[in-house]
Amino acid sequence: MTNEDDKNGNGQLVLDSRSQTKKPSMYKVVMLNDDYTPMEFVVHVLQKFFRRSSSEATQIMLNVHQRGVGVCGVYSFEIAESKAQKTMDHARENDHPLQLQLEKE
Ligand code: TYC
Repeated sequence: MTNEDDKNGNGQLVLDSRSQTKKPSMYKVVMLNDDYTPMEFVVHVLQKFFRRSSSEATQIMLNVHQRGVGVCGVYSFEIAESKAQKTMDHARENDHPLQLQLEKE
């Protein structure tokens, strides 16, 4: 049974604030430009780790190259962190200095 304390002045049921759910924050994975990573490698990682088409990947790479930064995608914290780390690990294995960061939306 519902307790009278759970009702407001109109007799409507009010949920305890602790039982209200919160939407998880979303994070942008931001890619930074550098002078050394080859353009083809950047396009390759955008396809491999961010599931971008060839034309999307090329457009994002050119944005980063021309403006200094660009958004690879927006994900929950765990997914964003994992994609950024896997991409940088792959870049290091290939001796490229490519850097990615997370930015809270
Ligand atoms: N600026 C690099 C070059 O001229 C290409 C590049 C693009 C590097 C995007 C990093 O995130 C990057 N080879």
